[in-house]
Amino acid sequence: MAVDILLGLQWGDEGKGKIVDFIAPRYQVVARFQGGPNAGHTLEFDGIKHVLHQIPSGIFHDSIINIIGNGVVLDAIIFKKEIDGLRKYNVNFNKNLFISKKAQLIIPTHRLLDAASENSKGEKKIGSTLKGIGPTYQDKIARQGLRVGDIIASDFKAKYQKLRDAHKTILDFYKFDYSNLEALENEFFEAINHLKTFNFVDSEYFINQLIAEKKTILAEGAQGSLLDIDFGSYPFVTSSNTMAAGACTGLGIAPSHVGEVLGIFKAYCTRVGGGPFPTELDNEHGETLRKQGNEFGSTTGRPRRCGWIDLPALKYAIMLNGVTQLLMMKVDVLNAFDEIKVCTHYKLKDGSVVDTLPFDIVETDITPVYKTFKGWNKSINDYSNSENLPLELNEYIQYIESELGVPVTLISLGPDRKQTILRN
Ligand code: 2SA
Ligand code: MG
Repeated sequence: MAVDILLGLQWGDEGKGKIVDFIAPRYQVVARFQGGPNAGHTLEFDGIKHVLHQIPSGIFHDSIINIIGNGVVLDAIIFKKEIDGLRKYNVNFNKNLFISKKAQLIIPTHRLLDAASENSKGEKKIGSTLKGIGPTYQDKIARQGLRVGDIIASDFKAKYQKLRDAHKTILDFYKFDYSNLEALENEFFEAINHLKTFNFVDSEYFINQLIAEKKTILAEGAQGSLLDIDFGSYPFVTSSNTMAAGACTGLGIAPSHVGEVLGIFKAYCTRVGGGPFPTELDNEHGETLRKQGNEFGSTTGRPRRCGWIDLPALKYAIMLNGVTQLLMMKVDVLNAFDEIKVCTHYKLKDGSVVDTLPFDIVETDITPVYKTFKGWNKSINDYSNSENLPLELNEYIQYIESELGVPVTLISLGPDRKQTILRN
């Protein structure tokens, strides 16, 4: 099958950037299908650390074609900065990067609207990354968005002004100050001119041609399944379909072309932004996870909320995505613990014990039911094969694997490409 999909199974930040980079040599094409500059995919190799936001994680491999798909919302200003940051790696963008004409454009007022909307929410903030993601997808669905392919049309400016003026009336309603808009617009149009120098494609034809040529393709998800607009912890979600089905609509590929679905998750759990998080640890254990795991947002720098692994939530994500292989990340972060807990079920207020997610996960009172494991309590960062891993770690992995019913084919013991072990 031509297209494999890599997805985060939790609330994002599972380590997708590292894995795409690690498995990229198996693929000839890497494509992003949703999200935009809200993503932060961190890659580390040869002592270098690099964070990608909109550009696919195959960009560091000279032989890989990278596609920004139609399902993506693209910020031209951030794109320019990303490109500038990549100059030192001598990437041949002309040969290796293609952008869908149908990707939606984030314009400056989308960002302002994102901030205005968040400001109006008081205590109930989504914790948006303030990159304008929600408002841009809103305009897409409202059939009034601007697309990358529009920027070369002679009436682009007029179309832009029409949308901007519509946004201004909403900003006025919110009483939101937009006195900096002119400066933002100057930067925007400069970035649009820069964007014009890249390859635009009818990406649905482009990718299907690559499928016909039997190229191996990896669809690179952003955020995580529990942030999916339909199935995540609504309304504390992002505005796109982050799950496997999103790869089909976000790239224009038929479901019959999908092969492996690689589900990536951390050996514990994190969340950034607002919303429910049943296994959150608001204590020194949570603090240890944050410190050991360096759990700070790679786009916004915000401290991430940390907690134990949540099997009901993972089972849900696996069901929705049809995951065929599991990749367990940041296992080394648990080195410091004498005891490690796994949430196996949720206990609800009425006394029932379930392993499914309640409809209103925001309002429902959930008490996690835990199974406790003995920690391995030593550094495992330099282990290089699965044979000599500590017994306690093997037990932990095997338990999770058997509960989830999908094999764990890879574990990651640190940020570097080298700190990765294949299983089976
Ligand atoms: P948005 O900006 O509209 O998509 O925000 C809506 C919710 O989705 C969450 N979200 C994320 N959660 C984890 N990681 C994300 N990417 C960055 C990273 C985040 C960062 O890789 O670290 O740097 O803070 C991401 N993007 C969106 C967000 O927190 C809201 O809860
Ligand atoms: Mg991230």
